[in-house]
Amino acid sequence: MIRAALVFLTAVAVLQPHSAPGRLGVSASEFHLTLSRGSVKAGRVIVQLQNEGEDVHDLRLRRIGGTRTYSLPVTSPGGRTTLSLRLLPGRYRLWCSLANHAQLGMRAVLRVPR
Ligand SMILES: [Cu+2]
Repeated sequence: MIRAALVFLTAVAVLQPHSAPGRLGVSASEFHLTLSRGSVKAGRVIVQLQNEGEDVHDLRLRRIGGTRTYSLPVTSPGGRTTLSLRLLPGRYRLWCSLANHAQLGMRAVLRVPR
C-alpha cells in the first residue's frame, strides 16, 4: 500500500513539470507592449493580455519563419483576455494589429529557447 502510494507520488512529481503550462503576461498601453518575461519554455503557454491603456488593443503572435498567426481578441481598457497555445522553439513577434499601433511601438519579441 505504502509502496504503491510512493510510486504514485513519484509519478506525479515526474509528470508535473511537463503538464504545467508556462505563463506569459502582456501589458498593453499607448503605445507599448510590456512582456512579463523575455523568454518562455517551449510547449503549452497561457498568454494573458492585460489592457492597461485608454484605447482598445488586441494581440497577435507569430513565430519568425512561421506562417500561423495567433490572435487574442480586441480587449477593452481595463480588460483582460487569455489564449492557450503551444509554442515551438524560436522567436515570436508580438504586436497589436489595430490601426498603426505596431508602428507606434506596440510590438515585442519573445524568445522560446530550444
Ligand atoms: Cu493597440
